[in-house]
Amino acid sequence: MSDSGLAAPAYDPIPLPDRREFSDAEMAERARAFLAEMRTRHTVRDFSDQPVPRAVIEDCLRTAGTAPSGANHQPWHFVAVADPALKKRIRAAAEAEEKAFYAGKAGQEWLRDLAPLGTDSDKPFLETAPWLIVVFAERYRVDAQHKIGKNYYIGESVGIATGMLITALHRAGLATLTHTPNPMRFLNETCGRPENEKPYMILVAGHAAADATVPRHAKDKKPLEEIATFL
Ligand code: IYR
Repeated sequence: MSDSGLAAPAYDPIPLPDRREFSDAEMAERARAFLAEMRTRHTVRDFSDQPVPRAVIEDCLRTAGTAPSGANHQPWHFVAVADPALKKRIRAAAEAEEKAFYAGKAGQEWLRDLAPLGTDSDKPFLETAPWLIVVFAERYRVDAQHKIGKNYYIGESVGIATGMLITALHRAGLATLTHTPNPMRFLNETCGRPENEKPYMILVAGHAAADATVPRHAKDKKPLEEIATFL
């Protein structure tokens, strides 16, 4: 038993499962192919209301659940919302926050930095898109007996899982938008999540509308020389 009263499983090494060995040429080819695949991902703000099967979302969430995390505590919870009434409530609450944000709460510099993205407080996609995946970060653990345990590197862990979720959704053929209403505490109430979980972001997922556009600015990705150093 640890301080928290949660029992820790014993160390039990097993042979590496799923070992994969590729030649250098195969690796180069796979890396190139995946780069090409990921270069076709664009953050979308215009969604169609075309439904997306729940099974697709479930498998993408299973992929997110394979992410590494501090002490393997998996400090995340995903609430997948398809219910129109709930989406409407989330939209209303998010737009109320965004109105204050764009009316000045954000500050001049932030609003100037957002100008090339063309965003505003109007968030119709929160109702149009078939799925809103609300990502929660588990700040600390509560077990059935209400004992409390620590989590580690929570932001890093949930960020990695969310990145893998975005990648899985893209790979399945879906468009996504990372949406972060500020503040977003209202999501605990709307999604029925406990106090020890903190809303992390909303991932909007669905098909892009036929007339969807993206800001030209978003295509401007830094070249490798700017984002990486080899020593
Ligand atoms: N949450 C707001 C503002 C916003 C902030 C950043 I940083 C962005 O990259 C995009 C938007 C909104 O969703 O409009």
